[in-house]
Amino acid sequence: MRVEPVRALRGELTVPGDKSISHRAVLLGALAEGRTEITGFLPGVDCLSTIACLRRLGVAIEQEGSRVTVHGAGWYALREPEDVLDVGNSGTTIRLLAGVLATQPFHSVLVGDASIARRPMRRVTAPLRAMGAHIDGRADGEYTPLAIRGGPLRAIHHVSPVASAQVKSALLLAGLQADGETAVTEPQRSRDHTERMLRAFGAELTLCGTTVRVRGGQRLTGQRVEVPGDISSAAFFLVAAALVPGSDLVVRGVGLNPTRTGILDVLKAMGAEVEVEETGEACGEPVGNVRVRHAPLAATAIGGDLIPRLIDELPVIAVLATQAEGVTVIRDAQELRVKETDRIATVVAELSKMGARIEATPDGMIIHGPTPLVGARCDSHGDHRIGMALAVAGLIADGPTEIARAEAVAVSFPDFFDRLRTVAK
Ligand code: SPQ
Repeated sequence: MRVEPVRALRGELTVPGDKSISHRAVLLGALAEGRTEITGFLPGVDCLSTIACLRRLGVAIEQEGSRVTVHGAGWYALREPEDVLDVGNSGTTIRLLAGVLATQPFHSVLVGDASIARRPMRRVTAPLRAMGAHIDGRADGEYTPLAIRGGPLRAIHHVSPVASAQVKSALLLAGLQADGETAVTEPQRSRDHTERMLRAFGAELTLCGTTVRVRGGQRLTGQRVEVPGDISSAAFFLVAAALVPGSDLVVRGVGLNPTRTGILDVLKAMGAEVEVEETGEACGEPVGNVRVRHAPLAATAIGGDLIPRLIDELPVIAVLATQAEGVTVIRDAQELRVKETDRIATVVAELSKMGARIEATPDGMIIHGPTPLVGARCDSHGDHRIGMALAVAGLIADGPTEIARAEAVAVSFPDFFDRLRTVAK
């Protein structure tokens, strides 16, 4: 993909449905009793992997673009799959499904692509084993393929060393069928879409500080789910508008869950003009419009509790920081090293090719700005968020930027480049 510099980004747009919420909507729909009707579903490759795995487990699902109907027949209507369950590139699919399969009295095998094969799984397999599930995988349950034989589980209180919504969600799902009350404590709060959606499907959960508790033996009932736009997808446009002089852009209908809006805090802290209008709620999730206008940018410090609220936005925040006056320091973000790629290494390598003054640290990045960027031959490394972050960098570079393996954007944002063309002036 070739990206040329633009004069400004102006107008309005919507972005596809939230990836995290789309996964959870089909998954809970599959486990619930009755029909679940989903609108605004993200037909990205990752969420289609979740649908494919659920179909293999015997769930009837109709999908046409962003409309999905799931015919849930209850938690124990899943049946032993005849072949392996392939999660493709999706960490959310494998970790949440591991939690569900731990409750099922049959054998299943989870596999994924080369990136999934490198991502850590013991963070879910160890506590699920402690609950009584039989799980094996390479390096003692750390890597795929994961072979799972589930069954009756006992509740545990798991204190997670990482703030991870995938770990928390896997254990809450398993806990829904365990004997007793399962509790998960995190060092900081991670995104809470699972908790919000479980409540919408009729389950009871309690939250105290960073501990969530769920009682076993609860049933879910099919619902109507309206998925809001994905703020992580909107982030590429919001950052682009903040970067390109003369820009004035509105993203409509985007999810504003406070566990996801760290990007808005960073844009404001760096000096961009940001207006947020909350317009309503869908399935327990706040929704609204966000307007961003370009303004001179200043460096900021990013770390601590803010990190889980913007973890997936850090690649594009690094691009933003290249144009901010001063030194931006990102720390406490070591989780970036175990995403689709090592996002600290890939961001530093690719932005350096464009002339950025950026260095890697064990848990983040240090970025000096403002530094003019130059068009270069870059590579997404097969990571959707790296591909889109590089496209945003290309909008402000001198000369064209070529992005190899740009098709990776389809994991979370299939028509990213088309939508970019509609607002680029
Ligand atoms: O699903 P996957 O591959 O893990 O996707 C990513 C992404 O950039 O889209 C991370 F690589 O998002 C995760 C996110 O980082 C999605 C997610 C969720 O839906 O629960 C939670 C976060 O991961 P984690 O490891 O902190 O739980």
